[in-house]
Amino acid sequence: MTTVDLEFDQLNSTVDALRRSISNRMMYGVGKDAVTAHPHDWLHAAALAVRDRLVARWMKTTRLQYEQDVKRVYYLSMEFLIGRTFTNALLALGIHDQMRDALASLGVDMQALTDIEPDAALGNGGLGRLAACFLDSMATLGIPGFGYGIRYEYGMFRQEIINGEQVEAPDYWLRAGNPWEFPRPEIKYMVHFGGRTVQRGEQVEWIDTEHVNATAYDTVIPGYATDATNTLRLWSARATDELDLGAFNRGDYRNAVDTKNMSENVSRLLYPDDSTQAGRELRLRQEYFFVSATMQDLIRRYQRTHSTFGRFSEKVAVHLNDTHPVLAIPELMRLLVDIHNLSWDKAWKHVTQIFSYTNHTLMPEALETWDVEMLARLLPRHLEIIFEINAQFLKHVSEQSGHDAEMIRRISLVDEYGQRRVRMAHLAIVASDKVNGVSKLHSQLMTRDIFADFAQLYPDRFTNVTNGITPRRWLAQASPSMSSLIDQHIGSHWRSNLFELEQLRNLRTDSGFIDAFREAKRQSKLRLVHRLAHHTKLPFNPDALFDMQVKRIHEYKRQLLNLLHVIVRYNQIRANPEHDWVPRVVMFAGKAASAYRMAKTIIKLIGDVGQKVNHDPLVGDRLKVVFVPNYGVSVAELMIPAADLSEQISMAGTEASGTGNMKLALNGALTIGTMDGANIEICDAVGRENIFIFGHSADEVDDLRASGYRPRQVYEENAELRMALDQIRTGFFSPDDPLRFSDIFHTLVDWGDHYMVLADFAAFAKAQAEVDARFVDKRAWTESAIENVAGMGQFSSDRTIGEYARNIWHVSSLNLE
Ligand code: 26Q
Repeated sequence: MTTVDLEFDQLNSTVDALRRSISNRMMYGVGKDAVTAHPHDWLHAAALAVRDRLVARWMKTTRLQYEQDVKRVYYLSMEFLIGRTFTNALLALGIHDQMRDALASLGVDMQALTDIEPDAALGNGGLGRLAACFLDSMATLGIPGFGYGIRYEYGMFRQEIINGEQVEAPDYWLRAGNPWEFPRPEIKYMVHFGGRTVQRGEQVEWIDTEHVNATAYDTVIPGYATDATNTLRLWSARATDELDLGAFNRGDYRNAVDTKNMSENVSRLLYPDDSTQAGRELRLRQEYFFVSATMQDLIRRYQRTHSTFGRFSEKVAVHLNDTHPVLAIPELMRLLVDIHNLSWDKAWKHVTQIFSYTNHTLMPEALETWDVEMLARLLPRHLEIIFEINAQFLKHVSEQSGHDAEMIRRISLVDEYGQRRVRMAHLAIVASDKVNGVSKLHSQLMTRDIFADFAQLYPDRFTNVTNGITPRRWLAQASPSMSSLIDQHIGSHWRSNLFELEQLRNLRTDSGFIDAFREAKRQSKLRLVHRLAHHTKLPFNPDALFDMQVKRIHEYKRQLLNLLHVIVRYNQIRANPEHDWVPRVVMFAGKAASAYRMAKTIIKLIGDVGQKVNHDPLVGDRLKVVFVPNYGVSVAELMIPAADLSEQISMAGTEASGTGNMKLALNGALTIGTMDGANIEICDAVGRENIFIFGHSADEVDDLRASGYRPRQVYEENAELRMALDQIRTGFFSPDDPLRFSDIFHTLVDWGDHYMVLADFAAFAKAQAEVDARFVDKRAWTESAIENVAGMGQFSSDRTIGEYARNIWHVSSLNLE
């Protein structure tokens, strides 16, 4: 190791300097010249030129973190839904226009480049995108935070719609190389599986294991308008032996590579969220693989500047994004006790001060559990540790609150009903200093229902931190027309302090501003219409009401409620074509889990309804129904700014928070929604008169269920609803296959309508009529839209991260001097 300082160029970001950097990166990084360069080469060269400008800040941040011996936050998540990085990095650095001009001077259109950058889609939906927004906010606030996850080779599948049906295609996002990541092959840890444990004196040894290496890939996470940067470290699996040499020497080349491939499969692909997943062994391997590497890495980082574990829990906070990384708890116990020779009690004390856990769902069937047998086979030492934690926990509870056998059975880390399973949420709660829900309602219901026993035992452990979204991506980047309008009136500081948007309230009656606001929205609608022209051959009226439901396809989110209303509206238009209907384009987008039959049938039904409605000459442009394929971060950035109406219509008590609701309101869409998740807080923030609330509340849902909900009765008593349901049942939309949707009918009418679609239908239709009435009054509509934008301050993920830092992690910002 040398201690000589490097002599590198200080990079400035004038147009000339950028052009020179791009040219150098093209020559020496990509190895091409302007004649041979393809668009992807230009993107690569430009991305490297941008990345170069982040590195000095990154080094500075790291150096200051060590100098200040700061407490670090480790945000563990199986998912990071980052999307594209190019524009985001340009905006963080404040060099967007310079780069555009530099590329133009090289004869390259920047927009065309940004459009070919693949999304880093290493997540399913809300939970993964939340992690990405949090990284952005941690960096922007200067919180020393590290994202840790898996570098999946295949991210979220690409959704194609063929004959109206979802067809999944693999997302090999690394095909053209990833200019943003720094491979760190020297940073590697061995991760063990299988084998058995033996007692040697006081110590336990885990032996006869198979193993795989985890190697690191680092990505710089720039903060907005600050020198602070953070790191996202993703692990990739490497076989510990390059090839199975035994097989290789026997000339059995096939088996020699198979062994290697098998062990490297662990970081191959992202599992789609099936909600009711039968635990798959490869998924368990993934979860353990990533937390083991992460815990080894954070211990090593701590030990670089500390000679004992005395201050470990003062310097480290580990956050669990749902239970997916919960094996970090027994893994850290194992490392501290078996490898670093701490006593059990000392180790446990650290662990319980270090960990915190966010729950993202109330639905019991979505809570993770793992079969004890599988754990015993794959992670025998961890199972012993979990049993020991459980024994001590249950003993403690019995001593404290008397021996209530039924309660003990309910809270045990092991579910003993039927096949024994470890309840990962219980493990997370027992070991965590803080447990939070993601909206006020969700946090209340969490302590009232699914974790009631724990909330009684540890009332101070439970708290709420309502989700947020980063305004950098979801307004500044997604909507150039709206952001520049806002900049003209209140300056640009809202990007760092979203509460500044409150100043827009004063402008809500300014007709000049109202017109300009409407024009900004119209620009985004035209942009979307233009892009959709490639996919659908339909004409869209940009002055129609753009009504959007964009999110994963799931019964609890009730795309069917929306669609039933579309059908009823269609029938009304046909029955009364002379009426002055408010033109609407109803858009759906979202992926269905590959194994979720009903969700896939819902996509097909949306397509079939669209076929009928869109080609009915009696309807014209008064109603259009579109399914936009392949919803993801980039499609969201295109769609959300174009929305007039945001559909947030889950059955109350099922959507933990929602974050799409925040993105749409921030972009000036009005919400039609139930009193669920963060909708309740959005309603408070924008004012009851600027949102369309309908339907049963969570308490009313409980009451209705308790008193005996009879969906068939609703069906029989509501003629318009009955007609729509009968059309679904009898093949009106699917004459080629009349029975295609009969299960949808029966689910709603005969099989209990679990998510109470029919119970909320009438109220939903009434709220939709109010939407129409408001939209006709352009001025009133736009005033409400402005109130929505103005009220979004509290939904910045900067506010969210501030609360985590203060109340949960107890960390402060780095001093940047
Ligand atoms: C579990 C086991 C095996 C395979 C996959 C999974 C899995 C993966 C992803 C289970 C759940 C998820 C994702 C859940 C999710 O996105 N939840 C959403 O989190 C958002 C952020 O807090 C909330 O706003 C949404 O309300 C919530 O649905």
